[in-house]
Order: sequence, then C-alpha cells, then structure tokens
Amino acid sequence: MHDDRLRTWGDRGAAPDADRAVPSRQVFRQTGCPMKTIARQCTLCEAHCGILVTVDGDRVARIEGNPDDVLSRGYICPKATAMGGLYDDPDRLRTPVRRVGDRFEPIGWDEAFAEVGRRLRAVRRAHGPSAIGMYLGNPAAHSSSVLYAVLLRMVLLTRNFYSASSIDQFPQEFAAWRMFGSNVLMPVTDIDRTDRLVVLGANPAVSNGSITTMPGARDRIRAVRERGGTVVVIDPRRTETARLADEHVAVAPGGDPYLLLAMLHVLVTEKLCDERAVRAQCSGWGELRALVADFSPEVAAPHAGVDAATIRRLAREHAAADSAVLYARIGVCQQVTGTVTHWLVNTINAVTGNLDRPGGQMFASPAVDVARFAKYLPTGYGAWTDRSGAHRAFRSELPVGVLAEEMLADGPGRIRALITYAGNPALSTPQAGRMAKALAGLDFHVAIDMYVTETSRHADIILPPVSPLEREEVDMLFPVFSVRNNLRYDARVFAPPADGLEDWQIAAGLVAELLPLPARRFTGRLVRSVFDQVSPLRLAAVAVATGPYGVLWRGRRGLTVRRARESVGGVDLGPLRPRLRQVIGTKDKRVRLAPEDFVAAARALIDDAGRGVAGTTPPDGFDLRLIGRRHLRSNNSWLHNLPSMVKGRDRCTALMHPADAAARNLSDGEQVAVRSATGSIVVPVEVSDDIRQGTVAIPHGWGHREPGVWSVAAAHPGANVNLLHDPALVDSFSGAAAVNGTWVAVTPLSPS
Ligand SMILES: Nc1nc2c(c(=O)[nH]1)N[C@H]1C(S)=C(S)[C@@H](COP(=O)(O)OP(=O)(O)OC[C@H]3O[C@@H](n4cnc5c(=O)[nH]c(N)nc54)[C@H](O)[C@@H]3O)O[C@H]1N2
Ligand SMILES: Nc1nc2c(c(=O)[nH]1)N[C@H]1C(S)=C(S)[C@@H](COP(=O)(O)OP(=O)(O)OC[C@H]3O[C@@H](n4cnc5c(=O)[nH]c(N)nc54)[C@H](O)[C@@H]3O)O[C@H]1N2
Ligand code: SF4
Ligand SMILES: [Mo]
Repeated sequence: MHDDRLRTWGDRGAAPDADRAVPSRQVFRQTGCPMKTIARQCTLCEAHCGILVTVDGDRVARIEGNPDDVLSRGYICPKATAMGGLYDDPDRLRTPVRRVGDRFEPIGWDEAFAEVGRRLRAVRRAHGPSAIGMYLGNPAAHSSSVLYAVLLRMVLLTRNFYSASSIDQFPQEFAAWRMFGSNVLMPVTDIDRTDRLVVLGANPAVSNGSITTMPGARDRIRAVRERGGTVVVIDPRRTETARLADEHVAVAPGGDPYLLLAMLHVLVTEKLCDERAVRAQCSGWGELRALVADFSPEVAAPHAGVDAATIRRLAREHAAADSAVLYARIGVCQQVTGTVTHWLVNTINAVTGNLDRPGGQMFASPAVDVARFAKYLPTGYGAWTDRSGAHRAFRSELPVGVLAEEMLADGPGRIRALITYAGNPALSTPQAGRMAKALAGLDFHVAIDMYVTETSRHADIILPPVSPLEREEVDMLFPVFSVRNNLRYDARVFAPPADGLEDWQIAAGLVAELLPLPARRFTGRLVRSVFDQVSPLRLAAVAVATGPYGVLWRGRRGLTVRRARESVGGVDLGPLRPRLRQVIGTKDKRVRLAPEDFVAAARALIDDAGRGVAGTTPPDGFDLRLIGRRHLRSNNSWLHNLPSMVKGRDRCTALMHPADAAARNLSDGEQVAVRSATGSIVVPVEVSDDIRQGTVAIPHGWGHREPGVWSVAAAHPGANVNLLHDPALVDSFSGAAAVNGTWVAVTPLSPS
C-alpha cells in the first residue's frame, strides 16, 4: 500500500540535522527490515506537531515526535498516536454511504455525487440559494482542503453559512478587525522571547496553543521561567498551565474585562504606559485614558473576583518587564464580553509598548503571506442577518447559535438542506437540545465526515475523506499564527485506496455539481477533471514560489515547496519580525485603541460595576457558574472512539470545589444532576480545590448516546454539556456563543 513516490534513504541514524540549509530526505528505511519511517505532522489540532511515523506493511508500528521539526522540536502529546488509531479504526467509513431507514449502505462515488447534486439543486431551485445551509467544523482548518470548502461556500451563494469559528475565535477576529483593520490580523504571542507571559482564559499546557500555534507549550512556558522571566495564569481553575506558572490568579468567570479595565486604569494613572510607542503606533489614546480614568482596582475588584492589590501589581509588573505579553484565548472568547476582553488584551499589550516587538504580540511573516493581503479581505459585517434580525453576519457567517432555529422555524428562508463538513454541531454547539430534531426534519443532508457521528447519523448521504495519514499537503493557514516562521510539508504515509478521495476532491466534486452548468453530464466531468489538476499542493507550490521567500523574488536560492518536502522537519524561516506598518489595514495605519462601540460597551460595564450591578446576578434557583475544560487525550467531540484516548478514569466530570460539594452533601465520584435554564445532564462530580469556589467545569464534546453511532465511545458516553448552554447568550459584537459562565445548579441524583 505504500506510495512508491516516497523515496527511501539508507539508515535513520544518518539523518542530517534538519538545519535547514542542507535539504535532506523525509523517508528513512531501516536497514534489514521492511519498516520505514516517514516524517509529517500530526494534524489533529492546531499545534501540527512534527511526527515520525514508522510503518510496517500497511500498519502503523510507531509514532514519535520528530526532533528535527522546526516548530515542535520533538514534542508530541498522547493524541499523536491517534493518527494511527484513526487509520485503523474499523468504524471509520471507507466508502460513501446512503441512509436506508436506520441503516447506512455503501454506494459508489459517482452515484453519491450525482444524488447529492440532484437533491441540492432541487432544493435550490424550489427555495433559493439560502435554503441550503452549510456548517464547517474545526478539522476543516487542519487540512488545506479548507480552500475548497471556501470555494464551495462561494458557489452556494447562501446566507446560511455557519462554522465552529462562532463558538471559538470570532470575538478575537472581531477585535482584530476593529483595531488592526482585518479580522485575520490576530497577533501572535511571542512566547519564546518574552520576559513575562500572562495567560488569560487559555490552557496551552493542554491545548498546545491556539491562535498562537505553540506545540510543546509546556516546554516553552518552562523556558520563560528558566531564562528569568515570569509566568502568570489568570483562570478560575488552577489549570495544568497554572501549575507551571509563578502565580495563579483565580479570576471569577466573566471577571476579566473588569480586571483588564482596572489594570489600564493603573497603567494610565500611574503613568506606566510607553507613550512613545503609543504615539508612534496608535490612535484613540485620549478616549482610552478618559474611559478608565475613574475605574480603580478597588471598584473593579468585587466584579473581577480579584483583590485590588493584585490587580494593581499585575499592571505594574506588566509595565516593568523588559517585554511582556497578555495571551488570551477561548476562556475569554466564549463570553458575552468576548470581543471587549480581546480588545482590552491587545490594548494593554500595545500601551505598554509590547505590540510588534520581540517578546510581545507580533504578526508572523509566513511563506504564504496571508497577513500582507488581509486588509483587502472584506469582513462584510452586517451584510445580512438571521431571520429574526437579531444576529448579524460577520465575515459572511451567521452565528452557530441560530443554526437549529434557521432549520426549524418554518417560513421563507428556512434551511431545508444542509452540508456539514468536518463538524459535529449536534455535540459542539449549544442548541437547547433541538439539533437532533432540526437535523431530522431536513429535506436533505449531506455530511462530509469519516464517521457516523451524532450529526452525520441524520445525513442522507455521508461522503468520507481518506484518513489524515493518506493525505499529502502543505499547511498554509497556521504558519500565519505560529510562534516561529516556518514552512512544513506533510508527506503521505499510506497511499489512499484507489477509490479514496481527499476532502478537497470531495468539495471540488460538490462544486461541480452546484455550478450552474449546461449539459451537466459532460461539463460536470470536465470541471472535475480541471479541479483535479488544481490540488492544494500545487496551489501551495505557486503561492510559496511567488511569496516573499519564493524563487520569484529570490531566484534560485528562494524557497520552494520542494525544499520543505526534502527536509526532515520543514524549513525554519526565523523568529517573528516586527511588521505592523506593513500589514495594518486601518486607514491611518494606526492601531485603534478606542473603537467607539467598544468604548461604549466598556463604559456600560464600568457604569454597572460602579452601581454594584455588574455581571449577571444569579437567576433564581441557580448558584454556580459553569465553565469548560479540555483534556490532553481528548479533542473536541471525535477522538473518543479510540481505546487509547479513553482509557483510565472517566473524564466527563463536573469539577467542583470541596466547599461547594460539602454544601450540597456531594462526595467525589457521585453522580449529580447539573441543571441550567436550558437543560440538564447527569455526570459524576470530581471534587478538587483546583477550581474556584462557586464555579464548576465540565468538558464539551461528550454525550455519545445515540444508538448505532460509535462502537467504542458508546461504552463511556459522557454527557453533552452544550445541552446546558443557552444559544441566545452570545458575544455582543461577533455573535459567538457564550458558553463560559452559564448559571447552573448541581444536585445529588435523587433515587428514582
Ligand atoms: N461547551 C463548549 N462547546 C464547544 C467548545 C467549548 O470549549 N465548550 N469549543 C468549541 C470549539 S473551540 C470548537 S473548534 C468546536 C469544534 O466543533 P466541531 O468542529 O463542530 O466539532 P468536532 O468535534 O471538531 O468534530 C469534527 C468532526 O469532523 C470529523 N473529521 C475529523 N477529521 C476530519 C477530516 O479530515 N475531514 C472531514 N471531512 N471530517 C473530519 C470528525 O469525525 C467529527 O465528526 O467545538 C466548540 N464547542
Ligand atoms: N487536548 C486538546 N487540545 C486542544 C483541543 C482539545 O479539545 N483537546 N481543542 C483545540 C481547539 S478547537 C481549541 S479552540 C484550542 C483552545 O485552546 P485553549 O483556549 O487553551 O482551551 P481551553 O483549555 O478550553 O482553555 C480555556 C481556559 O479558559 C478558562 N476560563 C473559563 N472561563 C474563564 C473566564 O471567565 N476567565 C478566564 N480568565 N478564564 C476562563 C478555563 O478554565 C480554561 O482553562 O485547543 C485546541 N487544542
Ligand atoms: S498537540 Fe497533540 S494532537 Fe495536537 S498536533 Fe501535537 S501531537 Fe497532535
Ligand atoms: Mo476551536
């Protein structure tokens, strides 16, 4: 089954250092045995760690970290072995299937494409383009197929486009758009050079960094301290990252904007800002100073859940460090104040002179320089809304919280057919328990997924791509957010089966079905064969060659995809470099510190805090706030079918403080009911003083309870925490789901 295009090479031990001037080969054959080792990346999460996959025939014998990888330097997490598990998983779909009653039957690709095309075109003809909805899930971004998914989205011309971004980084994008002129310009945390790392609402020791791709985050965090710097973690839970830090500040869920506004107050009133940097880079300084003038740490403290002295010290220490960076991620995205918080994070970095300088927040200079053109990409904010008019489109998407509603509520513009692409919204998005009904009521649903999941089980047709180890590609997306500039190549480990298709080929097939073509039987084929010539790899080759490091500019010494392909761990393009002036997209080329509507939103928070009514007061009957939690062996909703990922103790638990447990007479391991205004679930309680009193943490992605879906995952299903979150609670700017801070009650399971 091995792809014979992969070259082999003497003895593994002889691998030259990936240093980068000497191109080396990526495949090693071990002398005297049929095994060979292939270097590529694990594409399960954004970290994209370099791995060495040793194969024995058509079996994965071993997966190790690749010490020569220019970004991950040998690090892998336990999930890397799942790359092999996925390849072998008997539950993984190998051919398209069609639903017949409660079962799925294999069908051929031609038949599948023809039927999907016919059914989708019929819906479009009868009800218009927006009657076809599309949901793009997280793994779509982990392969270069995402370009084709975007093309498919464009051909659909639908207003009903949704993705995991609106329960993820939307607030961060929104803040970046208003401050830097493009949603793509989310700055990267220069963790490898900073003197002070302050992590807020992120747990990189487990997640390995996101929108700041930092594989091996644990080592990078330790390194900050080893070189004399400090690490602070601001999080309601004493996380795995907090354990590596000098200090843990247990902020109240949702308390961050108060904390940050008060830090700004201290920075401004104590004249701790780098005014030279502010004058050189920013606009809105006066408005910002006026905003925070009266908001002292003493006023903020009860709302932040952090005492005034600590807030004051955090501000002073941020200003005093040679370089310092606040790094924030989804713990503060998934909040009603998500955008405001990310704006304040970027603002504190900017006013302390830590924007666009080593050790602060920077913009990467990747081989495919998306950032450079980011300012020309339209954001289309408010170009349309959902049918209720309450939610505006942001970069051509509607927020995921309204997806079920747009399928369920009858009337013009209802979604009647759906394409789900590498996503599992039935588990990953808050839909108040209505998603299954919504999916079941569709006229037609096609899922592009390699598994029958809680979502795809409702599909009429499932189109499965080959497994990641059967793909060959060059990632052009995450280098935009990586801590070091790099170009890496993903070698194919196994040749795909003769009739196997990659995601991009499936997307191209759907594009051919949905383009308005005359004489489709002939032209459709023609279009597909043209697309087949435009693989993502070829696109990458052109983009790299014409990019800033490419042969077009630098002649024969320039960078090519081929050079990345011939290296063992990619090509290192050096540390992040200052480039704000080059990429910024605001009219006056200045960072906007005080966008009017952000200031107004912050003003409202400040006024509420002043009147003592900040935050949400607990609704009747609820007294605990629910936040999320990620685990090293879990990845959103879809790795629970691999035995190596689910062994050991139950992980879908409600983490609770001993005082809260005692007050409810709960003991460790006991099953409890967790209720919110929206729904209820049953999980075991896990008692630990790692969590702030008054807070519970439950991971998402569990709840594998549908019959006939996963064979392994069904044995330890867990519960779907998104049943508790209210889809109507969203970030006030971007519309992103606010799933951190939901009010809940936890009670013992009453004997039935
Ligand atoms: N309560 C709560 N909810 C959350 C979060 C949270 O913190 N709390 N986190 C949110 C975040 S950040 C995210 S990103 C979302 C993720 O939300 P989704 O993207 O909707 O869900 P995933 O669990 O990532 O499901 C991915 C699906 O893609 C399939 N798949 C895997 N690889 C491939 C591939 O290469 N090609 C194709 N076609 N399919 C593939 C898998 O089988 C699976 O069905 O969840 C969100 N939901
Ligand atoms: N092992 C593993 N790695 C992953 C994933 C996975 O599922 N498993 N998912 C991947 C994906 S899709 C993403 S988007 C990234 C996410 O990467 P991270 O953002 O690092 O993800 P989390 O671990 O959810 O971290 C969020 C943190 O916010 C904290 N938090 C919750 N509420 C608040 C609050 O009000 N204020 C503050 N300050 N903190 C709060 C939580 O306690 C938690 O520690 O991880 C990626 N990596
Ligand atoms: S952190 Fe783990 S899952 Fe993510 S890319 Fe690295 S090895 Fe894979
Ligand atoms: Mo995510």
